[in-house]
Amino acid sequence: MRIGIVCYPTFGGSGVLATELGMALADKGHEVHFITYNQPVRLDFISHQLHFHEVLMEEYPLFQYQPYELALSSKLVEVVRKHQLDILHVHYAIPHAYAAYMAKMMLKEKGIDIKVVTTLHGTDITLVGSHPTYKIAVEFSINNSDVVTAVSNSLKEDTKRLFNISKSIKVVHNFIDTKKYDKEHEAECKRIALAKPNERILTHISNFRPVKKVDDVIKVFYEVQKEVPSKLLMVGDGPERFDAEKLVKKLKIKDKVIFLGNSNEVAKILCYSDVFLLPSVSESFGLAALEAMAADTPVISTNTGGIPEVNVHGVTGFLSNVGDVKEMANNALNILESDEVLMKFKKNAKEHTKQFSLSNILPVYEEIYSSVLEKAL
Ligand code: GMT
Repeated sequence: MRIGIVCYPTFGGSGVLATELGMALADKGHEVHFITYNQPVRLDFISHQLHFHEVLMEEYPLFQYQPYELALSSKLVEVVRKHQLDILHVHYAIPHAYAAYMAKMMLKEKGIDIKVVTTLHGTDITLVGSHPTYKIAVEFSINNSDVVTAVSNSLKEDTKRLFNISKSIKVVHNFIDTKKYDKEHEAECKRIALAKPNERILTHISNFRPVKKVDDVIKVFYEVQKEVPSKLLMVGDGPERFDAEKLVKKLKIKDKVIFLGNSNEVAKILCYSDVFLLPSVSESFGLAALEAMAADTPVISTNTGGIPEVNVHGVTGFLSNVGDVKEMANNALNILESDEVLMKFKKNAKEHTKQFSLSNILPVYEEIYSSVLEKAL
């Protein structure tokens, strides 16, 4: 099949997932075209099966806001026609589903019936999409996609609760290429560079948006390091980083917290980790938690949104109410205080990720594409 993928090219989970999906589809022989404003950060090769088309924006002094949807929908029309694409798979409803609908209408005029698959990822529904500023257009674009998928049951229910949805929504969970996290990386895992042999390592990876509660990450760690010698790795960057660094200074734990910034070496970083912290206020799935678990790292998280669909309380980690720093710290200590308990949780975490493996989920997307194309014949 010839598939166009539209996503945010940044470190956010939806962009990461879309990129991993595109690369896996190309590996299976499909022709994949990424159409975005930058090369996606996780797109690490360009082959004859894998293409990148940049959406260029024209600066004009009249515009306070550049009309990105217009540029994107024009580019979609151009790429679909030039490369005879069968499907557009758009990740994150805003504004991608809307731009895809516009492209679909423009192509219809030229006698081309392009199919649009929209994948809802989370904040496009829960935080931004349902805001009155966007709601009407988001609802319209969801209802006018040929197929709609959501990354968790929880997100599907949120979408139905927040919008008037006439379309059926298929749940396709986030996936992981488990091979990337296998033990072969262990030789490269120079843990000693970051922590002493008796220290545990806790990790947080995110885009440091308010929804991630990085202040709670630090507060949980603060409690943990009082009881167990440990280090905290903070991976990523975003609006809350400055305040996070200030809090670390205030709590006098600067020598124990390492801010690494954005990284593409997530698998390598996770190989150092004993516990992953995800205290988010809202999380449709928690791809970062799944990546951690694939790297044998149990997860201390909140119980919000779709997290319980990936992190199993008492098995792969623990779940607490949003903001319950004390309980999250106690749960982390419960795992970290004993080598035996830690090993058990690490094993469980890894084992649990098998159901979210690329080999299980990729055929689901392929089946969605085939069935929507069959219907068109
Ligand atoms: O969580 C983020 O900050 C990034 C965000 C995105 O849309 O790029 O991630 C969302 O999509 C991921 C992939 O489907 C999910 O695993 C994340 O849970 C979801 N984030 C939220 O719902 C906050």
